[in-house]
Formats: sequence, structure tokens, C-alpha cells
Amino acid sequence: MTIQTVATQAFTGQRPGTSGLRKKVQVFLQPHYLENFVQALFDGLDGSAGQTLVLGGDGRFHNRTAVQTILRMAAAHGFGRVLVGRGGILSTPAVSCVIRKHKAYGGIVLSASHNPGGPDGDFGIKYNVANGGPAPEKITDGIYARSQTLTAYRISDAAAVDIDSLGAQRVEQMAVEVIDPVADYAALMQECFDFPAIRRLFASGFRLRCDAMNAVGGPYAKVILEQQLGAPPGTVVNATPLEDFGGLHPDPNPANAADLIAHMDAPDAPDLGAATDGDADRNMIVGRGFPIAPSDSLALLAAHATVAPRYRAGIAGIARSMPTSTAADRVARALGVPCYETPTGWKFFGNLLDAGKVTLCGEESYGTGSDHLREKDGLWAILFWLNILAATGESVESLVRTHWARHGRNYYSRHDYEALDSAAAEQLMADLRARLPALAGQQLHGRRVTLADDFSYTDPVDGSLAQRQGVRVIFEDGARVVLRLSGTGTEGATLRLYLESFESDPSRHHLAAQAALAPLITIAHELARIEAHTGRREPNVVT
Ligand code: VG1
Ligand code: CO
Repeated sequence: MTIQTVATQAFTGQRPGTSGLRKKVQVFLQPHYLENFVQALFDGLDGSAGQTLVLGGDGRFHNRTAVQTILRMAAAHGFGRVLVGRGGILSTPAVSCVIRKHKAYGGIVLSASHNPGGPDGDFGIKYNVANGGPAPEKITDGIYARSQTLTAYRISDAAAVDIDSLGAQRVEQMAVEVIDPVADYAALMQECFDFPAIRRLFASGFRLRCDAMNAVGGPYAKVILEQQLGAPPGTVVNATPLEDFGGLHPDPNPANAADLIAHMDAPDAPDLGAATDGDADRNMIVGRGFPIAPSDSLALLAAHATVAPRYRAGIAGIARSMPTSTAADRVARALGVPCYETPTGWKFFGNLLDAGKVTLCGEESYGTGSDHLREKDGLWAILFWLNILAATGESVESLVRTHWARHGRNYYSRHDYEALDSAAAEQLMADLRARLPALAGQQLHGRRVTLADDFSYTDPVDGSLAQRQGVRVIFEDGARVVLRLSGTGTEGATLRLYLESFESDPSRHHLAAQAALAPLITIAHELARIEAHTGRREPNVVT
């Protein structure tokens, strides 16, 4: 075994986006592509010699090969130990959990999350720091800068490690420990929630359908729901992680998890439906014939948090990403705790969580989490709902309707325009930004604009500034129109249009979201001139 120095050339475009570096698999398969990025990452780490690294991924195509490459590079870099999930498997929340529990220096997650997998799909890599959370922008900016000047990387020529057997091995001087990917995470869930109460719920005949979408959530859900909580076998479906997710698009929303929605619409529907995404950090919650908007889910969890043992003493505050609806703000106000508004992406929640300013966080994109770790956490959200259902004895729908009656309903939807020409999408945003200064005070279809800006965020803990995080137009009645370009897509550009309007009157809480939001949709199209810029009249995906 020796350590080799391999000459390489920089690749353009190795800039991490909202959540790591995501590219088509074919891009990652180019010689040196992954190695360059990993070397650029390692070069920026101070004091990592002899330390512990956590490594795992969502099991998609190229996962196993990438694990072997990274093990040999970690040995060349001088890490003391790598904890790798058996089979190369670790969900994103599990990586966060393992980093924290074992006081690791950091961790690498191999995942393109909700993006499709397989040889023609996407691959991704993200780095998490010692608090278990996604690397902040100063680190990802540094990786990108280094990637642009790289001329060589270092790698051991050691043989492949057996990642399918638990236990200790060695690569050069470095220890490799293959760990059970589920155990630490499952132990943490037991601390968070009232397992006996959830066990009684299942024993009483409560039915759950949990769809892991052939992705990494499956092994976690099987152990925790079926083995530890006594849910009947078969409660978790699509439970084996497949390299191509069985052709599913592992993005748990009503469009991509159509099979779950069909089951929840059937006359004999289970009491609760749930789904997780590629790397198991997202969740969708569905009642009988009743999908829950993620923004509402966050608000409801916050309102009922004290039923869960971990949150019994109450929550310190809530944080939500800017495009997420303001439903959580209303709960925060009712509870007398602060609510923070951050840019899109979980990396912006880390400082608030570390400082104890917030307990719960959420995003409109089917992501919820808390201070139990530093990522969003799909199964945690499902267990939280189960805990609330067990404690209240109510149905999903009645819980949500009661919530709306008390706090009002924030009608909400996101419209995605995918695979747009990048230049056209940039131009749309540029034109829109240019119009912002003149908008405040204007009446648009009878609604008065109170604020129109491009969201910028100063982190209250370290003062770092994130600019141009999305255009928001806010109206006097609380309605909002938000537009931004995705930072996780791998084909052209994706425009996301977020729509929200508030309704306090319970007699008007039964409308379909698209109908309730129709006037705002008209305003948004006129404002952004979406069709003129993109040629698209309709979005590809509506959630
Ligand atoms: C999307 C979501 C964002 C989420 C991110 C990563 O980003 O909008 O809320 O944090 O995906 O989620 P963007 O830039 O495409 O809008 V995951 O589960 O794919 O890591
Ligand atoms: Co994800």
C-alpha cells in the first residue's frame, strides 16, 4: 500500500449548490471528477489529521464505487478513522446523527437527494461539519475556489475495503469501521418520541402506509416502525434501496408519490400515509384523502410539540425558509417564541440551532427537523406525527382543520418550471429584480404591495450575509408571491414560483389550494412575464 499523487486538471462548475454538488452520473463518471472535488474539500480542512470522518450515501448508482474512492483518499489525507455505513448506506439524517454521537470531524453524504438516480440520473456529494450540519457557505465557496486551481490529488492504492461486513479494517494507517447504518439513529428516535404510546397506537389497529420510494429511508423505517414499534409487516413499502430507485423519482410530493396518494384516496385508506425521499431527509404526510402542505405540517408540529418527550418543556423558537408559508409564524406568535426567516437550504438553520435560538425548522419542500440533529429528517417527522396522533386520538384531517380554525389557513402552492433555458431564466429574474423598486405601494389586481425585494439574510449568530436569495412580493393582506431559481437541478434552470394567501375565516377553509390562489397566480405571471421569457404557460410540477 502506498499513497500516490495523481496529476489532474481542474473541472469547471464544481460549485456546490443548495445542498452539495449535484451532476449527472455521466459527469461524475469522468476520470478524476469525484477525486478532484474530494481533494478540494480535504485541502480546506484544518486539523483533520487523525480525526474521524463519517461516510455513507443513499445507495444510488455509483454510491459503492465512490465510497471506495473516498476511503482511499481519506487515508491519503491522514484521517485517523472513517465510520462507514454497511453497504455504503447512511441516510442524510443518520450521517448527521453519527457525526454528533461519535464527535467526528465531519462527514460525507453521497446523494443527489430527491433527484432521480440510475446511470442516466444524478449523483451528488455533500459535506457536513462537526455539528452534523451541512457545510456553511464559507466552506462550500472555499471548496469551489480550490477546485478551480487543483493540479493533483492524493490517493492510496490499497485494495477495496469489504463494506458489507460490520467491523474494523485498515487502509494505510487509517481505521475503517463498518457500522450498522440504523442503530445510532434509531436510539436517538427513542429519546425523541413516546415509543410506548406509538406502540399502543399500532396495537389498537392504527394503519400506516410508509413509502420509502426504493430509497435509503427503507431500512430505517423497517427497523423503527415494524420491528421496534410493532407496525404490521408491509407497513413500509418500496423499502429496499435500489440503485435507480426502481425508476421512481424519489421526491415525496403528490406528483411523484402518486401511488401513495392513490392508496390514501381509496375507500379503505390507511389512517396515515407518509413518504421519504432519496436520502430520507424529506417527508410527505397524508391523511385519508387529505395531503398535508409541508408548511402546515411544520406549524402543526410546533403547535403540538410538547406531546413528544424531547420537546416536553416547550420549544425555544421556529425557523423556516423564506419561501415556506407563514403558518409557523402564527404558531410562534401564539406560543410567544421567535420565528426566524432564512434563505432556502438547511445550512442556514445550523447556527440558529447551535445557539439554542430555535428548536424546530422547516421548509416548504417537504423538509422538517429539529435540534436533535442538524439536517432535516424524514422519519423523525413521521414519528412526530404518529406521536401526536397517539396522544390526541384525532385523525390527521381533524387535527389540521382544528389547527386552521384556531390559527387561520395559509393557502399555499409551489409551481416548478423545470429544464428551462438557463439564460432565459436568468433574464426573467433580472427583469423582475429591475421592477422591484417601483412595486411597493402599487395595486395589483386589487391587492396593495407592501414590500418587494430580493431577499437577503444576515445570520444573527455569525453575521454572515447571504444575498439574492429570492424575489418576494408581499401584499397588505399577508399574501406573498416568491420566485427563485433552484440550486439543486442538473438540467438547465428550474424556476420555482411560490404562492401564499391567508384566510382567517373558517367558512372559507375548504377551498382547493389552486382555486384559492388563482388571483395570485395571475399576478405572478403578469409580474414575472413567465410565458414571454420561457415560452411556458404551465408549470411541470405543482405541489
Ligand atoms: C431544494 C428545496 C430546498 C431544499 C433543497 C435540498 O432546493 O427547494 O428547500 O433544502 O432542495 O433538499 P432548490 O435550490 O432546488 O430549490 V434535498 O432533500 O434535495 O437535499
Ligand atoms: Co433529500
